[in-house]
Amino acid sequence: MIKDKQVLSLINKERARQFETINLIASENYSSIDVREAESSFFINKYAEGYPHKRYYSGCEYVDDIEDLAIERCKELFNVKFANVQPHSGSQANMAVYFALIKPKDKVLSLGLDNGGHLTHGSEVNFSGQLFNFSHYTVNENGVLDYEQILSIARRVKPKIIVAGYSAYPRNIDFKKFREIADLTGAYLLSDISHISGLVASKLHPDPFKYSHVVTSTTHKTLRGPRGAIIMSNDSSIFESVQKSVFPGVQGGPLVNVIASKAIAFRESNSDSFRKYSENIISNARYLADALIARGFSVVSSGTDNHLFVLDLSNFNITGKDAQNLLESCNINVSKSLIPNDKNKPWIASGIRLGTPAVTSRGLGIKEMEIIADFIYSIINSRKNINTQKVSKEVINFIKQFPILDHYE
Ligand code: DSN
Repeated sequence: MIKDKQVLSLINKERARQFETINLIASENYSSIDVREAESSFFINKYAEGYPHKRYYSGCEYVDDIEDLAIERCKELFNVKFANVQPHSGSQANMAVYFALIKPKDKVLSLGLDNGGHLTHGSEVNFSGQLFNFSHYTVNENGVLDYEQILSIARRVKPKIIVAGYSAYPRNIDFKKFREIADLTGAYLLSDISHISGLVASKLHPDPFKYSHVVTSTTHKTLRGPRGAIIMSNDSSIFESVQKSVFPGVQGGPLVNVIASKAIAFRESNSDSFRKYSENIISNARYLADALIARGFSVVSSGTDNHLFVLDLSNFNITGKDAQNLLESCNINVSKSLIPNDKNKPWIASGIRLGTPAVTSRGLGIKEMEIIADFIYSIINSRKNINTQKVSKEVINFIKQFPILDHYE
């Protein structure tokens, strides 16, 4: 038990907040107690710069074993030849890949933040956009990727890397087409599967590994592991550059305690029950999107193939920021999100992104998606007269029926 009362009190408040909130943040999840406990194990004390069996520190025999185990489990889960389990975050994984494959000022082609891409896919306020010369493809008027457009921009720009994989894209990604475009234009294909890696591991999303030169992912979203990231490839020489780029290029000592948690998560997600969980994430997302459409909301791309979707709030005359704050005041967490061709800036935005990984971990199913759709509709629609305290209580009574589990069977 933690003795620092101030810190303990905040930890307990956060625990209660999580229990009492409907969490529709597409990038969050509830990891198992094993994943959490490994993070607070004695591995937390150990420095281990380098890689297994080639360290700059002594005392690394068990660190080597745990990193070897995590690498083997990661390779088996994704059926890939090489894996680096050291990146502290998705941003550092992407940074390591850029530094491995290209030089500052080189050209990269990606989907922009405003269309569903990530900060590290070339945003001007991020290292990626400041160091490299990014061009962006866009989604079309239906909110879906247009591969003809991507090919035509790639032919014109001649990027060294094309980035596929997004933070707010609800449709399957055709990695085969991306690779054809990369081959036709002489680019590397980097697939950032941070959001969808749990679905990829469950074979519920087309496989990126066959077609990508290199794949990055976080480990805490649909994969339900600890916060952190991985880099994978089937190409030995690309992987060798990636290894050097992660350490000593971008990071120092790996977080060995997090690597131990990753090893646990890779095993947990390599199971029939995890595959069933992933199926439920997708059916819940589809059902919730349809239920909101039936209540008059507009959904970008009219639905979803994966764990998330974006509501375009224009016809409800409320911004993404105001909707996020309003829902938060009623114990529902969502993320404000830009919609294609948004007239608002990212801080305001005209949409909200909703995802089902966390609520599905709590055992909610399609019946409960109907109830959540009712909550969202009535909160947004009757916002002028709403009693947020009363609605909060209703939300808490509803969500507390579904405990946050310590183990997943
Ligand atoms: N911030 C994450 C998300 O919410 O999608 C991506 O890093």
